[in-house]
Amino acid sequence: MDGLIQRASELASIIKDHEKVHIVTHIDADGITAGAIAAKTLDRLNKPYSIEFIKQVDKKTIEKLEKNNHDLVWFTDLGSSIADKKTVFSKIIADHHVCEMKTDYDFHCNPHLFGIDGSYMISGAGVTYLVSKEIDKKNMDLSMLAIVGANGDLQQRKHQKLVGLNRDILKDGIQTGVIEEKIDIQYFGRETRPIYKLLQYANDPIIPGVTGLESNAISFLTKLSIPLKDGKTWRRWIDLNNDERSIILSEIASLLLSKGFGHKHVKRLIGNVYILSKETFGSELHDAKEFATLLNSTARYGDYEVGLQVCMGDREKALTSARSLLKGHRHNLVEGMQFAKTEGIHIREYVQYFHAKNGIRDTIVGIVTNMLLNDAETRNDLPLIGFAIKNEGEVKASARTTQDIVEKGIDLSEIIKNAATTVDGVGGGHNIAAGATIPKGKEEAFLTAFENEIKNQLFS
Ligand SMILES: [Mn+2]
Repeated sequence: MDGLIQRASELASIIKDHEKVHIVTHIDADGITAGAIAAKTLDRLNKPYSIEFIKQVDKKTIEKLEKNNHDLVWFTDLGSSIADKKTVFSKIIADHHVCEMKTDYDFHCNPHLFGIDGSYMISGAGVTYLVSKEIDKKNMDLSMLAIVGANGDLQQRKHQKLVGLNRDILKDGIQTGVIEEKIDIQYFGRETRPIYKLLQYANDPIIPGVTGLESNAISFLTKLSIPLKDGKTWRRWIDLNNDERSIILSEIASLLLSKGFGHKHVKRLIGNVYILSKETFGSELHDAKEFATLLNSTARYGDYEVGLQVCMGDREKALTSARSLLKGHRHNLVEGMQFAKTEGIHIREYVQYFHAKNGIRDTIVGIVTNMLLNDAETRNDLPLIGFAIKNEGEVKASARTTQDIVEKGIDLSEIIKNAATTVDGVGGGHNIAAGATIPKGKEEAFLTAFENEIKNQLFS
């Protein structure tokens, strides 16, 4: 850990030595918060800067950066893949993605170089924050953005709380009064969703007989005599009193146990949540997870600038646009679900799938696939793949599975990587959620390869 901090301070002095900085960051919640931390830091140093958002560092990106004659390029939440590459511009890299390096460079800050797992111990925004803090301790208030970034990368899911360096960053946030940590329900939407919606969309763990069924979610609450509304407004989780909350939690726990879900599932109900103390109670910005989702919904539609401005402090125009993007995003998810259901799910021996063609954006087909897998009408004993057209020649394949299937020894990231390779595509991800880009027309071959890979994992 000391090595990583030392490295962060090396990056800090490189920044101080340059006149102008160009930030290049990743287009997701972690990348947006990382970019915002970098931008705020430079702002406070009175250094001119520019910023751009990219999906990945490819040849085109590098060519463009080389043409623009940048004084210094600061990569955040990506860049480790080109640490070894000679570039005409000077660069610093604050990344947390897995990397294998033969040479260690003083401009390359990545936890993996110091034996720290960047998949859950620190995010891209977290690494950027370490650099920012080394520049000036006054930047410790930016820790709240690093916590949002970590939540955006789902780093709290592994232990239902932030661990490792994320905890040190959290301590900075608590100390400066920008963050609070609380133990609460882990479902999404504590602050903004009507309670029945929070239950209807519950997916980790699912609530047997409730998840995916709006009317059952409502009757679940009425049977417990929990009022859905306060006057005309829907009550949210944060509006409930402690008794009501524990009644709901114990009812979910006993439902899980009675349906054969083990204690491991019950334990996932409760965990730590992160509150941004300076934001308005009951807003999307007050809960780190909801803040991250708001940012993701700007990025998925190419409006990451809006997300950036929200992180930079705009609570007017940018926040209004972000909210309407989130609303549009929710609408698209509902429509996407309906579309996929109408298209129909095809069942094979080891996998089920749907093909949305142009009906669902490739940037949200993964979420729709996940929602559909948790839908009461969908089988949950097979992984689900959702296909959507990405561009003229390529198709996006998003695969999702359940914790139960993972426990049988299924690792989707391996499966999808190998299956994609057999059809000249690329894939990867996590054991429970993974994705691939494959050439159009190769879907059938991909599905066959996917099933073969599952058989390999199950029977080897
Ligand atoms: Mn990240």
